[in-house]
Amino acid sequence: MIATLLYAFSLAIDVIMAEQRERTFIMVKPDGVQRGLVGTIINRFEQKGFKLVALKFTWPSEELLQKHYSDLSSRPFFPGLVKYMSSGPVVPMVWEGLNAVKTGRQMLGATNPADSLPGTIRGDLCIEVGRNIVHGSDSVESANKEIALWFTEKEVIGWTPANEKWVYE
Ligand code: IDP
Ligand code: MG
Repeated sequence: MIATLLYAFSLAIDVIMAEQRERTFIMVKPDGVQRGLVGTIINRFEQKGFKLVALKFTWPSEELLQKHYSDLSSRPFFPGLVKYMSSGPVVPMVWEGLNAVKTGRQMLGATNPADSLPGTIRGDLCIEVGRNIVHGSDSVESANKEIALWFTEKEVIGWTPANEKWVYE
């Protein structure tokens, strides 16, 4: 009886831990880098309580960006989007935590900064949809695709922050 209860309890803990390990792909776009907003954007995610598990500074090729934005390839703004995104260095990152994908999107604000609420990153820091400073995955499936596209398995680091027990109950 006690063994069964302990087993059920450990399964419940596993589910909670798995939820806390949701990962999202966030990237400071070239305009965010040029405008000196890398630290500010990292700070938002750090202060929220999400865990940084991967980060790099890189100048991406058009080929990589065509893959990254393959869902949008038929859109009229696609060539301009790839040109903008490959116009300078970017800072791709992976952040981990409970509901990281959905909460990450909420923290970014709407795609068009004109519709992003004050308090969101885009709402506070940019003006036009074609210069919206930061990318965030729109689903767990896209996050997994994007993480695999920008990082090798070894570049994503599992670790336990000292404050974890003060972020999750
Ligand atoms: P998201 O970045 O909020 O997920 P998506 O619809 O996936 O938005 O579009 C990807 C990116 O393409 C946007 O962040 C923005 O930089 C750019 N984009 C989207 N719509 C337009 C547009 O109408 N004109 C110019 N650029 C656009
Ligand atoms: Mg998108």
